[in-house]
Amino acid sequence: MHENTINQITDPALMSIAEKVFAGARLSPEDGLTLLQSADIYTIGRLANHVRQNLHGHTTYYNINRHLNYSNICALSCKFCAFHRKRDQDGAYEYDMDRIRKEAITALDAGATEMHIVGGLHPFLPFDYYTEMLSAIRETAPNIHIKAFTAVEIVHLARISKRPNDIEAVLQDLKEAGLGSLPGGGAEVFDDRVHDEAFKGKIRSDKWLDVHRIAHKLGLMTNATMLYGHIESLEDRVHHFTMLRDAQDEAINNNHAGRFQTIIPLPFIPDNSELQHLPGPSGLDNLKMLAISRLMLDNFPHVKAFWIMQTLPLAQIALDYGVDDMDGTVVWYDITKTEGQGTHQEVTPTTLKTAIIEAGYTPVERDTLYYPITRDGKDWQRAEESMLLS
Ligand code: V47
Repeated sequence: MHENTINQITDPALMSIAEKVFAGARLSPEDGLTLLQSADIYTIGRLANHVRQNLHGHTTYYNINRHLNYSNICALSCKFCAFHRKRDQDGAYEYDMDRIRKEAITALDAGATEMHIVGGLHPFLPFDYYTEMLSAIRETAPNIHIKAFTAVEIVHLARISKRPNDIEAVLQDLKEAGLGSLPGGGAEVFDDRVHDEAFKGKIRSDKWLDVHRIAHKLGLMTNATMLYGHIESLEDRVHHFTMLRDAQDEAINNNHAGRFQTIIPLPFIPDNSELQHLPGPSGLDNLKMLAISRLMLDNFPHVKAFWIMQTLPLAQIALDYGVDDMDGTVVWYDITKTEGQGTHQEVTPTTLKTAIIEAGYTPVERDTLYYPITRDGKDWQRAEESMLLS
């Protein structure tokens, strides 16, 4: 297989990278740039697939989840974002605790294992709103894992709870109220030029990484994203990979119970944003970014194709390009919608499973921490626990 791949390389610049991948050696930032500049998508895919097969064989993970965007009211107005509203603007909303409880009941009735919760940086809600939201979900649906709040929201919560320099205490409070892990959002691109142009006011890379470092120290698993295909350069993308890889090395070397689990490359969706004159990345860009994420982030266990942004057909193909996770059923999603699409963006578990099987892979339902699930309708448990009981 290695020989086949090497013989079919059309871009000679990829030769030494292929040798490193087959030897299990770490790729350098220069290798990352070479991969991003190469048009040899088949070789990049085969190399990423080699790593994916070593780690996960034919397994492809998915989950039954609910995304919950509790409010779109945001103090910031990032250019790439079509979600944010000011409080008095048309379409602005915030959920009260009754609505949050209702969402938890609906998630429970659907057999969901995870609620993924993010929102705008609301200028007026108090810190208690967030702890009450977590407690309300935990009381209503004790088994559901709560993956909530991007690092940007955590910094905002530290400010509104008047502890801007004590992220650790804030995360502890949230953990006690029910927080199970942090999603990967808000990382955008780790570069100050891009930051100041497209998302000024948001935290910079050092702060984003700090929040994740502290979460890892407290034993919380986290994810990471990269929002690409807008005004960033290929060098910026490489820098982003390197910073994430270094931060994961740090968590591993310090033996922290928390780590990064998954990288989720997010293709920029221009519709309705201030950057809608930009074309956004192509399908080939998306496949390349997923594959290169697999190759560069050798210490991240999982690569996710978020089908909402990648589309389900491309996510299927991406399984041959390094991806081992499809996210889940989602149901409601308000952050990105292409023209004509509403917030109801759902696939059924059967559709997800069928898509995975059709692509030649074995679907495995997982919980948020990647434990396989056994299920009887809406009742579920970790497979290892069901083995202990039998
Ligand atoms: O933080 C905002 C991004 C993120 C746009 O952790 C946009 O498992 C594309 O982080 N085009 C939220 N992206 C989504 C996210 C995520 C999704 C799925 C799984 C996980 C996980 C995390 O979406 C935001 C921002 O980076 N975003 N606007 C846009 N126009």
